[in-house]
Amino acid sequence: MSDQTIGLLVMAYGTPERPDQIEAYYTHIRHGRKPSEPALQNLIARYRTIGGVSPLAEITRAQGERLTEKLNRTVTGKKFKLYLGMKHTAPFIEDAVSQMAGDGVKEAIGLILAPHYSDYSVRLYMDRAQAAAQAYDGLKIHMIDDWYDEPSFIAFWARQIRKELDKIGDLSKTAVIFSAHSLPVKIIQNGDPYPGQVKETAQLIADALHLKRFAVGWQSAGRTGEPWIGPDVRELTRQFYHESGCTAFVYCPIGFIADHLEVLYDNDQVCRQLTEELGAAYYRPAMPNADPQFIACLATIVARRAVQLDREDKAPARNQATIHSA
Ligand code: FEC
Repeated sequence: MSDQTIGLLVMAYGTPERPDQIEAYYTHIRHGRKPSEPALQNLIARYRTIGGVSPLAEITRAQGERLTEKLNRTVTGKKFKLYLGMKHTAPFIEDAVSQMAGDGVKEAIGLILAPHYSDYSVRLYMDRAQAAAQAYDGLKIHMIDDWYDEPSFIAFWARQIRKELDKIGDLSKTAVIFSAHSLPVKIIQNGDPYPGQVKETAQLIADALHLKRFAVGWQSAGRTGEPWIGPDVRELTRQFYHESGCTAFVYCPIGFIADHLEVLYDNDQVCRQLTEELGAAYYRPAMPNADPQFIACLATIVARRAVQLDREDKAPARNQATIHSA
């Protein structure tokens, strides 16, 4: 019995792999507009603080590879072939799609390494992949829109946070701050599901841990003239400190799944510094990265989509995906 090959298009934000690539990266994020010299120097300085470049590229590769291995161990009837496509650096999403087409892949599952859907972020990944696929006759990409409430994702974060809470012991003066990347306020006015999905992830984790004092905040807002979603995590920290006398803070950047600039700088530098100024303690659970339990969670999500596709296609039984635990 020969397995049917299916493309696994794993899409992620991307990061410069060397300091001399930071300007091009920043320009890409700004839709082709070069940043001002002070803004560029500010970004280079932030990368320098976390070691010159971000570990994100390596982590994304590890996540993609381990996910593919896990799928190929646990799903029978299909052979997954990995294609990594980045939003802002090479290999770009379009490069990955063109590679798939060149390899003769006819069907693929698209997974974005960000749990919450927004028209302003995740949709852009999807649109670029689908636009690229249109150039190739017969290449179909089936997208996974979001996975913010996946039970094993919730369980993963609950476990990670529990480890931090256990270090603190007495939780009477502890606040847990969940966060995701802020976005311009105008997206909420347009009914974007992103803020609601982030809040739901936080609530599900809080319920699993029976948390008493927690809040959802936003981080890493852009320095543009327009308003971004708040409250910012720093504002929440001050509020918990002044209004509830909190002296321990657990920051949980649930909108991200890897150690990268926004976590290693915006949380581990900026939030930590604030807690130190307040005389409070800083905690931040380890990120999902390529943790086997997180990879298993992603595998469940992809495998479920593969099984769904078979049902939609009513494919012949010999090619149907079956999930085994391993
Ligand atoms: O290199 C690294 O380690 C950091 C990678 C990185 C990730 C990331 C994730 C998200 N962003 C989101 C939204 C925006 C919006 C803007 C924006 C700007 C930046 C800049 C850098 C950057 N982002 Fe990012 N983001 C990462 C890095 N981001 C660098 C440049 C500005 C600065 O920091 O000074 C504003 C520009 C625009 O309008 O497009 C908006 C969202 C996510 C989480 C979802 C995802 O991963 O796609 C949302 C990782």
